[in-house]
Amino acid sequence: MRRFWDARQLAHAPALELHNGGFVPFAEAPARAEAILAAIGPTEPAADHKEAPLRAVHAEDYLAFLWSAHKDWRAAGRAGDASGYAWPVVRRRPLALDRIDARLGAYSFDASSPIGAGTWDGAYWSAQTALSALDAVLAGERSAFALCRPPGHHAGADYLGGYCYLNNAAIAAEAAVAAGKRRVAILDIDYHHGNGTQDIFYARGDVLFVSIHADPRMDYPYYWGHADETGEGPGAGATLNLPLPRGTDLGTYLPALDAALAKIADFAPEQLVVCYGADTFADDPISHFRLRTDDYAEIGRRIAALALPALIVMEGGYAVDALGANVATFLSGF
Ligand code: Q9C
Ligand code: ZN
Repeated sequence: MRRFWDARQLAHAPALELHNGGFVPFAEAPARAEAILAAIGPTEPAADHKEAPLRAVHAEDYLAFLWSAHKDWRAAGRAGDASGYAWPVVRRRPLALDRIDARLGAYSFDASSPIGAGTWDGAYWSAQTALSALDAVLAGERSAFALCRPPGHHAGADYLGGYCYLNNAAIAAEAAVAAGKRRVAILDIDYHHGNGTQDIFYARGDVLFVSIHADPRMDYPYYWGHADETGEGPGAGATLNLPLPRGTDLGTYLPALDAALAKIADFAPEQLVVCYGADTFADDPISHFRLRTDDYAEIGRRIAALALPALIVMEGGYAVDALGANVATFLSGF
């Protein structure tokens, strides 16, 4: 399987995040990518597709904000990484405020996604890596892996959150549609619900979103990912959420995976995008499932049995010591 990665993604390296009421080292660290690279062998760099495919998913004003947020933060006299601390509850009024703190709040939904000097570049090249791996599949590869970090699935059309700034999988899915794929299925198997991806395609009938994740009544992102969220308008029925309890092991996981795969097969997509998160691993420091390294081989095999052209996009996974083996095992099973 061809594997894509771009060293410019390392530019994104915030120092700290707010976690359980205190500041701790940022979990979505460049060391994650280094660990995966050491396990999967040589990679190909990203080709620059420029901003048009980003604009096909993200709002112009959001991209402008993300591009300048850290500069604006410094211009306001601040040190360190930019982070919001005030949020507009349910977007009561669409105010066009200039203050950097107000804009950080308006374009984010949590305080665990700081913006550093290299965040735009890192996120930009992460998205380009997804697009480059998609190119390989569009050119006839059965599958390709995009080592994206920062990850993307929590980022919506006009908001960041959950370590995510640009939605790599959504950008690639939209690019696949633009390339002529009439139906695209996204299977998200990160521990956390992919709220950004769900939002982006919620009213779309041509992009199916299926996610297996920790029950949002217990785990982040809380406000999305419940089983009764099934899509709207032309997208009614094209969202499927399969929340699972904390403590889920392979025996509990596989029936949900089979249900997800049945839904996808029924949709008859022309392209599959797999959002792979290794934070379902038993020893993940911020998550609560009990999958083991070997389990990812079986999960990869079952997804591959769909026999669809597949782009695999990296999402979360924070047990850095086991991350390389978890990713390599998933890819080899696939
Ligand atoms: N105290 C991904 O796996 N932080 N994002 C939660 C809990 C957000 C995870 C903080 C976790 C986001 C791509
Ligand atoms: Zn996650």
